[in-house]
Amino acid sequence: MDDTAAKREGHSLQHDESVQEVKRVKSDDRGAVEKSSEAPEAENILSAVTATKVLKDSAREKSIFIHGKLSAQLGDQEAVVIMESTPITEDTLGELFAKSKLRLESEGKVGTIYRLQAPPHLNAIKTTVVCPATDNHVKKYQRQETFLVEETDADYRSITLPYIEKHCLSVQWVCNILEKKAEVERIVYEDPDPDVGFILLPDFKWDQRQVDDLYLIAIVNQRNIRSLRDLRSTHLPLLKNIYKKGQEAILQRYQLPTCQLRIYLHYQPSYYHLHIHFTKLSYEVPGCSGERAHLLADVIQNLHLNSDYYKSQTMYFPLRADHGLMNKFKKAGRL
Ligand code: M7G
Repeated sequence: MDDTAAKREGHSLQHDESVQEVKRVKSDDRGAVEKSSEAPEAENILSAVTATKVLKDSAREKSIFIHGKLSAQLGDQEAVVIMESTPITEDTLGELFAKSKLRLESEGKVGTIYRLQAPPHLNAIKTTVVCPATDNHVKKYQRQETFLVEETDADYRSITLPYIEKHCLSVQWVCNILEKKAEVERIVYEDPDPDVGFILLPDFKWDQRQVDDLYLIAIVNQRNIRSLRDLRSTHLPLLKNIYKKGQEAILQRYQLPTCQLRIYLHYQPSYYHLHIHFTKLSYEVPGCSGERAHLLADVIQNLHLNSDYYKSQTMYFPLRADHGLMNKFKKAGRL
C-alpha cells in the first residue's frame, strides 16, 4: 500500500469526512495495471469489525455487503465492508494449473468436478471498507426494491433540486482529488484548464488488476455542475474535451480503443459534482443499464440539437424504495 492510501486510512479512522471509502489495495503510478499482490501486508482492520447485518449478497456476482461496527478502540464507528471475489485472469493460469491443490468432488460421464485450492496470492478477495459509514452509505448498499420515477422539469425544480440541496452526499472526496489532497498517484490523465479541464482516475470500484473490468471516472474541474440536468450547450467544449482526451488517455495507458468503451453519466448520480464514467463495454457493471446511464456521445448530440435539452426534458430514473426522494415524489402525487 502506498503512503497516500495509508494516510487515507489513518484519516478515515479519525472521522475525516473527506475520505469515506477506503480501498485496501496498492495503487501503481507506473504501470498500466495494478498488482495488489505486490503490496505490503496491511494491518487487518477487519479483525476490529463486528458484522451486524448482511446488507446484500450475490452468488452470481460473488460479492457480499456487510454493515458492521468498528471496535471501541478504533472509535466505535459504523462501517460497510464490501467483499468481492476477483476474476480469474489468463496471466495467472500457468501458476494456477501448476501450483493448486485439487480435491475430487464428483465424476460424471461428461466431466469431473474438482474443488481447487489456489495459492493464497491468486485467491484474493477485493475488500472495500467504507468508514465512517453514514446512514446513506448503509442504505445505498442495502438490497431494495426499485421504482422508475418520471421527473419533469417542474418536478426537478420543485422536488428533486430542493432535496439534493439539502440531503446529497458530501463531495469532499471530489474536492480532495481536484485539490491534489487525495489519490494524486492514481491520476491517469489531467487537463488543468479551469473550464474544460478534468482529472481522470480509477474509480474506487476498480482494483486495477485486469483491464477486463476497467472502470475510471473523469471529474470535472468546474465546481458548479451538479448533474446532467445542469448541462447546456455552453458545456459542449468541456464534454467534448473529456470524451476525446479520456479516450486517448485510456488507449495509451490500457490499449483499449474507443469502440470497447462505455462512456456515460448517471442520472441520478450519487454525488452531485459532474463526473463521467468510463468502463469496458463488455463489463456489465451495476448502473450501466438504460434507466440510469446516459451515453456521453448522446448527451453531446442532444445538447447540439437543443441547448436546453436536459433542462426541459422529462427524465426517467430508478429510485430505491428507501430513498428519501421517493417519499417526496409520493407526497407530491408523482408516484
Ligand atoms: P455516481 O454516478 O455518483 O454514483 O458515481 P454511483 O456510486 O451510484 O455509481 C460516483 C462514482 O465515484 C462511483 O462509481 C464510485 O465508486 C466512485 N467513488 C466514490 N468515492 C467516494 C470515490 C473516491 O473517493 N475515489 C474514487 N476514485 N472514486 C470514488
